[in-house]
Amino acid sequence: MTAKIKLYTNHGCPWAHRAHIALAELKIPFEEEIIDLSVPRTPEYLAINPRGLVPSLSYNGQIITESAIVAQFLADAYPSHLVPNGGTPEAALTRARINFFVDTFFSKVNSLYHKALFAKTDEEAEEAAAEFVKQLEKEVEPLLSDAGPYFGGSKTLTLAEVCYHKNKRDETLEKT
Ligand SMILES: N[C@@H](CCC(=O)N[C@@H](CS)C(=O)NCC(=O)O)C(=O)O
Repeated sequence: MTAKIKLYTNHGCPWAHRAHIALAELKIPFEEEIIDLSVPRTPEYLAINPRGLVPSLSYNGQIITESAIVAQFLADAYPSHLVPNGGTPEAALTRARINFFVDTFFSKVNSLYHKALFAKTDEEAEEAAAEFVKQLEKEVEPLLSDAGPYFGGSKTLTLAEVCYHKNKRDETLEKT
């Protein structure tokens, strides 16, 4: 039986794009509900996700929140080219490599990118940009030595791209 999937989302939210990309890549039919982030969340939505954030996924009525967890859940529930399913050391290693890459990008360099993007002066922007490039070279580049065209030399999109695609969290998003 086909699962009933509903994505609570906002198209301006880069975190929600992770769920959209995973669903599109896996060709999973789903219904969506747009959550207006410019107003307080409704009690109905807070009952679905008490944190009030998007994305949230309903899978046959089971709620899954946090974009990385939603993307991982979809990749696990629908075995595909995105990530090898568990059960072998090789698959576990690929998953560990992907998780480490995503963790590294978001814990080590992402905030520097935003610091540069939203700097108040040119000087601040240049300083943050230089630090961003330095950390990118140090932390991220070594993890991409075999990337081409996709993570780990994959010929197709992987869970790394699904989770990393995020490129711009601009302040206007809070208003969408
Ligand atoms: N860690 C969360 C972050 C999600 C997130 O911050 N979503 C924003 C929109 S991009 C949101 O729902 N903001 C509403 C709010 O903060 O009230 C995830 O990865 O799902």
